[in-house]
Amino acid sequence: MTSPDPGAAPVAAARNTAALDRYRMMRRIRSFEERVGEMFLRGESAGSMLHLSIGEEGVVGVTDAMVEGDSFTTHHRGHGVFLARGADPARMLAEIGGREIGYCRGKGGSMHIADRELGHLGANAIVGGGIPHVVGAGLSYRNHGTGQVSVAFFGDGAMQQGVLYEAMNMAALWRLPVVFCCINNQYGMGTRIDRASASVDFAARAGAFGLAGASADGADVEAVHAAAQDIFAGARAGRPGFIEVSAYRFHGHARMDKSPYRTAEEEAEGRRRDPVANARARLEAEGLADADALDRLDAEAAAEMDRALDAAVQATMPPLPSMFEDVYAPETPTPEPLRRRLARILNA
Ligand SMILES: Cc1ncc(C[n+]2csc(CCOP(=O)(O)OP(=O)(O)O)c2C)c(N)n1
Ligand SMILES: [Mg+2]
Repeated sequence: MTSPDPGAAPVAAARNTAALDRYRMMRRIRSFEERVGEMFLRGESAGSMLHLSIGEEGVVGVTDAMVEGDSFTTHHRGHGVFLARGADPARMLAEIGGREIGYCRGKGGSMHIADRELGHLGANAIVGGGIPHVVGAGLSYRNHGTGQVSVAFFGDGAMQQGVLYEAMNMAALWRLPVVFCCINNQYGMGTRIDRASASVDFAARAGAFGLAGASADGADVEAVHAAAQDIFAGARAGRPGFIEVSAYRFHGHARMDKSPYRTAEEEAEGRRRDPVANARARLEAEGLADADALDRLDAEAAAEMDRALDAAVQATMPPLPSMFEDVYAPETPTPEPLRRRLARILNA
């Protein structure tokens, strides 16, 4: 008989706690995005271009492989990633609502949120736009030997953008601590991925550039996390990597899109691949949490996001004269035509 490994029990306990924490984070993201939808319906959001990440919560397996000090950029569907990296939901909702207490004083909104303290180098509405930034960050980390990793989160639409391949080549050539994470939700607006790309083996494509490549089922957060751990271990040691997280976008591209290009059957099938429901079922099946405890956890997440939405809705808008503050670099003079138009508005 082999004697039990004395280290095995604490390791298993830590893994179980982490799995529960990942579930909690996914549930918080789901609840947060539901409040974003509500905010839009109540007319409290700044604009209608709100891209919900419901169905993509499995990306928590990737964000959980990051550590404090790591940085990242996101695409236009980045709320979930930022929350998972420690964002305050009230300040995020305030930003989405154009309020002054928001992360960018209400001037960035859903698609241009950033926060250097939490390593968020910026969300970007240009498909592929946030990708090269992580190469710059990675070069700095490598040169200064900081041990940090920079991660670009983007959609499958960016797999068809040339900027990705320039960035991948440079990261591989210079052995930068960088990870490229493609959240493949099968669609770029109304175009299904197989109508946009002849080959959908994205990990193989990354391999051709000399990156470590992995593809994980985003409906299974633990599988995503296991794959991400390997990719991040390599990146921290100077071997940049790529990870695809497959998912299904539960709702339309943005709040106004009712997805007429998808059949009801396809949507029903896609929503069955629910990363949050799957994680919950697994925690129960493995005896790590019972239904009552999980119900309580779900209710806590919902209550937290209700409070965040109340705080955001009650917060004030930035004053009009601050319109150009934090928009241009401090030494840049406000362009004259804009200054004249602003003066007209203020005098009206
Ligand atoms: C360079 C560029 N081309 C086109 C657009 C218009 N556009 C906005 S979102 C989007 C689809 C992006 O799809 P994907 O990258 O898969 O992200 P998802 O919306 O699915 O999360 C497009 C084409 C854009 N913003 N930038
Ligand atoms: Mg997509």
